[in-house]
Amino acid sequence: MLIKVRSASQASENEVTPRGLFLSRRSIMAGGAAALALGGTGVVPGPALAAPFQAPLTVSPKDPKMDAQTPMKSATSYNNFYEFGTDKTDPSENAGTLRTRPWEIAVDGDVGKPTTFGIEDLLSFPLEERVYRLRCVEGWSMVIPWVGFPLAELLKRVDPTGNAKYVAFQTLADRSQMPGLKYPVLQWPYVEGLRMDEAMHPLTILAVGMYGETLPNQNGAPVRLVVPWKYGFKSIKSIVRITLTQDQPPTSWNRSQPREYGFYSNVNPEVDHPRWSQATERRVGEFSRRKTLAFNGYGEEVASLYAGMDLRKNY
Ligand SMILES: Nc1nc2c(c(=O)[nH]1)N[C@H]1C(S)=C(S)[C@@H](COP(=O)(O)O)O[C@H]1N2
Ligand SMILES: [Mo]
Repeated sequence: MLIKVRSASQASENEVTPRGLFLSRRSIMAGGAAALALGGTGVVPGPALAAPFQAPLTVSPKDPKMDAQTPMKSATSYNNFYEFGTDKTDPSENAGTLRTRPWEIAVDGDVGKPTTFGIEDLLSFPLEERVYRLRCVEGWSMVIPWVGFPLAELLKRVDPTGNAKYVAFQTLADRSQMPGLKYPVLQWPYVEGLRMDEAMHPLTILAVGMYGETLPNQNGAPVRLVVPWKYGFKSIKSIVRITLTQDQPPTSWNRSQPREYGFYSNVNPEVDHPRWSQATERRVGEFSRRKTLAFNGYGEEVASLYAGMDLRKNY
């Protein structure tokens, strides 16, 4: 696939929204939405969804037909976010109770400089737009223009030590904000993990927006992981902690169904899920199925990370 990611230093100054301008526009809009939404319910809403980013478009899809973007309406109303319920429409209906300000991610573990990043710190990283396929292990997929920055940029700031071999991620788990936590469908909090080289790979991003706007709550606001060559469940939402570790960390779906979900979970049309084939997928909003690509189509960039590994065993 054609991928041309310009680094932030290459982006000319007027392409990147100055942080101050962005923040003030967002808080103005959030204030307006709050005034409207507070009408009687007493629920404090998250920030407005319609806060535009002006990140430069840095990735061009290779095949415009294959990679037509999923309509934003579909990508924000057909979701997996079990903290808000297990039906596809539950997250868009229930995630309004998630409070995304203030928000912090604690980064700790095998690092020289453990650091807590506030959401404003995260928004001050140079943001890029990345159009990625997202392939759910259930057999559906979407093409989403994310707004975010490489996870590697965050990790570099905390000085990983030589012991750091893996990166563990954790989602918020607050019953007062997340109605799905009362159901033991998974062990809460939702946790995920990557090997250090996967985490440092330039395709791996922390997303803070999509479709040029602030990330909607149902899509993992205010900050989520996106790892495009792995099944969607690796892309953990609403992250509050990132811990660098020496040992492979537990992951939610592996812990819940070890026979069905492994640690790596690379998209692999040749390895069937025990209960269904992974050879094809249906784009949300389309009717016919298309072939699933090895590594979700990102093999050129990432296959070398797995040289010498048996990917049938390490599923
Ligand atoms: N915390 C958390 N993260 C999560 C999930 C979840 O239930 N909880 N679901 C995962 C799954 S199975 C998929 S397919 C993607 C879906 O992302 P989307 O709803 O933005 O398309 O989020 C992943 N991240
Ligand atoms: Mo998924």
